[in-house]
Amino acid sequence: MSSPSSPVRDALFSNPLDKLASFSFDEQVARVFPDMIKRSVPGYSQILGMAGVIARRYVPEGGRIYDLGASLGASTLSVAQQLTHLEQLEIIAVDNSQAMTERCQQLLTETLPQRPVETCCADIRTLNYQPCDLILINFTLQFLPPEDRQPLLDQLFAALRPGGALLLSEKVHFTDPRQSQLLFELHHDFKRANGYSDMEISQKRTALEDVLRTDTSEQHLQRLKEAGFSFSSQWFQYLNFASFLAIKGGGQGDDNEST
Ligand code: GEK
Repeated sequence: MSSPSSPVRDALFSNPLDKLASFSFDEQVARVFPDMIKRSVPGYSQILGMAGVIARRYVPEGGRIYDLGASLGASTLSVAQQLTHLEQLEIIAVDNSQAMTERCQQLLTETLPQRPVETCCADIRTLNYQPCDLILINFTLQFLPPEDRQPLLDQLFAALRPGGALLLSEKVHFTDPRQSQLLFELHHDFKRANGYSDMEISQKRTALEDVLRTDTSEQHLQRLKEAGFSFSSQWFQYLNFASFLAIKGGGQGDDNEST
């Protein structure tokens, strides 16, 4: 097996496949994942970079952080690198794919020997959440059945300490069909520019069809509000990918403003 940190090019959909199975986060995907996500998700590296910056603002000494749908721990890594000044810190990286969790553990041990991270192979809908200061849920909610999204956000809100933050990133669609179509097409152009062929793009789209279901930004903001967040804001958009920051009121300097 290659080292989890050596880059492997994603060519999973480069040959015509007779029968397209639904996309799953198995060993094959875990092996090429860093290359796949970098070439497929516009703004991925900017969001990861900001995850670390956001963590510096919301995580105190002795704080606890969850990274939900952690895959290979890229968000965890960004956060840990920004919090080296904190001696006591608990980071829990959760994913329900065994292939991802095993690789994640190996990778984090290799790259972050000084900061142990707990990796946990579990479904984020059934985890027993402990009080925490920051929750990262980057490109994961979109894989849950839509009816499970609000109950999960309610749970996450309950687990956050007052003043804690939730960073949610997602692929989105738009209420205006022309905007949806244009940004959808530009996203395909983005993938083509990153070396994916039309066949790869179309086969992956088919494999993801029933697995990844998007919401609009308005739906996300409404859910965050319903969960109880006193403030939430879409701080980032790159084509049809967006990121939201939601704060649980009651922390220092909180003015209970809502958007
Ligand atoms: C990153 N956040 O690199 N419970 C736990 N994990 C789940 C569940 C679930 N119910 N459903 C899906 N996953 C990462 C990228 S990838 C995004 C996240 C993408 C996991 C799934 O196994 C996969 O590893 C991850 O969510 C989504 O910052 O591939 O587009």
